[in-house]
Amino acid sequence: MSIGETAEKIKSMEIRGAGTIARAAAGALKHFAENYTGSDTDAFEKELTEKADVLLATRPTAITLWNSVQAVIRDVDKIDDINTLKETVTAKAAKFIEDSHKAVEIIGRIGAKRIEDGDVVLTTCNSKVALASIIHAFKEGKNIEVYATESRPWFQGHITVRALAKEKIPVNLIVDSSVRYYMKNIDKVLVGADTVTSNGVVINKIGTSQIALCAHEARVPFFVCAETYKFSPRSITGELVKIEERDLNEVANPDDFPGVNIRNPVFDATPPEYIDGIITEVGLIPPYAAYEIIAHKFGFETLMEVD
Ligand code: RI2
Repeated sequence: MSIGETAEKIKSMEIRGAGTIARAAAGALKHFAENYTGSDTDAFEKELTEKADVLLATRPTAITLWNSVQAVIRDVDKIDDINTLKETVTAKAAKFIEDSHKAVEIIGRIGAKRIEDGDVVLTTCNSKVALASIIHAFKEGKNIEVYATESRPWFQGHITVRALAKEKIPVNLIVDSSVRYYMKNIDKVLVGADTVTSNGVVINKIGTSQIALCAHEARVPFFVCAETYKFSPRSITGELVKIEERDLNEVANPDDFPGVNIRNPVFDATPPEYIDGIITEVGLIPPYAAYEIIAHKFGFETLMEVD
């Protein structure tokens, strides 16, 4: 898919989910490199950077988009042959996509080990990695039940409950505001992540921090499923995560509420003290180990170049 088409679909949320948008961005850059017909490396690099910026401007919160774009374009300026350049960009994008799928699969296996026979699991929004863990546990023969919040205003919870029902997993669809009411029935919470910062804060779908607070109060273990490309090298430089605020029409028609300010932030921040563990493809870690994951994955040299 072209850069323009991919960017439009990410913006309109036809393509959504932190991991999915990252893979789509890498795929669009791959498409650009494969179809480039010019012969000048400088012109290619200039256009590649512009295309990358188009993708980065689509959604501001998930670091996955930035990490995927960086994984593809980093160091391309060191190549001075157009064919090598095109091949390198194509290969880097393909590797990002392949590694990303592999990470989801590994997290599914690790996450499943934290789900025990008879567990009732709560999840929110629609996270492919959280779902991978739940489905894996069920396929291992564990008798589980799931509560899934609808996740206003986009109702991504509907995608989640349909996916679980398709697997024949007993699932309850609940409204976002009923989480504390149901928490007494819950054994584990598993959610996804859009960004994990160096100090172990998890940015995920709006409402996640309320769920974490309820779980903490009820002593219910709260796990986050996050591939390592959801960890933010930019947070190391002190940059704050920008919380996306989407169109107010997604919440209500403003014409029906004259004089009312309608707000629509779509993510929130859960502090590390409410998180029992982050399940990554390199293992289950405490949220306080986020810095080590970032330092190890990206390396000090690269981190010192992040602005
Ligand atoms: P996976 C989603 O954001 C949700 O916040 C979800 O938890 C997160 O991405 C991670 O999704 P949105 O795109 O990568 O629905 O686990 O706003 O699929």
